[in-house]
Amino acid sequence: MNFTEKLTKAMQRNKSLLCVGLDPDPERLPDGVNVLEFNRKIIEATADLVCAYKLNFAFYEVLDKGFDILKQTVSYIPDDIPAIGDAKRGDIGNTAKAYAKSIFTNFDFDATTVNPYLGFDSIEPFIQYRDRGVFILCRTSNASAIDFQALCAEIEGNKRPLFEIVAHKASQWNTYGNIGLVVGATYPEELKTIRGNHPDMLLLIPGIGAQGGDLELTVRYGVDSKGEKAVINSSRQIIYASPGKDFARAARRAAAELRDQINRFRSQL
Ligand code: OMP
Repeated sequence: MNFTEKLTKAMQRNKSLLCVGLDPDPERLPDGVNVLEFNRKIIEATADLVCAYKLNFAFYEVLDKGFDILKQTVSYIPDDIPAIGDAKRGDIGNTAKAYAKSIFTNFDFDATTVNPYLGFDSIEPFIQYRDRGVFILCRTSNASAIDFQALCAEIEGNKRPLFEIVAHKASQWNTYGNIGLVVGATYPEELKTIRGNHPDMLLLIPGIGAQGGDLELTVRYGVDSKGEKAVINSSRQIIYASPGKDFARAARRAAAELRDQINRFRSQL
């Protein structure tokens, strides 16, 4: 089963577009709980409520033996739920090849995030893993995203903002059907434009919860015509729902509430 099939099955089985971000910060963990125990309990408490988990490499690279912890955490995720390695890679061809091999064979992630700044040869080694997913950063959720992503450039005789050109190129590169786009929930108008231009593209949408993205607009503009093809990520809002010993139960409550809210908005479309 390839990444898209595994994701779609998990979405349908758990009736969920919610992706929980496992971005553990040791300073925010309950007393006496280490990162591995924290991740394991969050996964056990939410596995029937999500379509995917996303693990941002930064929160593991910063730890002593962080890559072992990352690997171990991936092994806790049930086989029928995809794990997205949020590594935001982007480098010259042979380095990109090593990054892709590492993420997909060493860590065994089902999908990853990549930065398109270096162009096609930096992304190609990732898309060669046809059964894995590759999410290309398109319109990120941060305030400074406009520094480059909103600049206008000319493509095929038309002037378009760079993020639209990234989306256009990504759809041209998508010969194996394993490319998606990362679009922040904090820019609903841009999300609407991207979904309008690419009705069938899979979108990974972070930025709700702690970053304040509007959930209703995220769902309305993010999903495809069937109310699918959007992976809506929330990290801090879920994993730090309680600072105490009841963190896993609180994470479950927060995840269930968010999943149901997303589904309510889907049913209104
Ligand atoms: P919370 O703000 O805690 O929900 O976390 C958001 C997660 O999504 C973090 O892992 C971010 O690095 C990631 N992210 C964004 O917040 N904005 C983006 O534009 C892209 C990503 C990402 O690629 O996942």
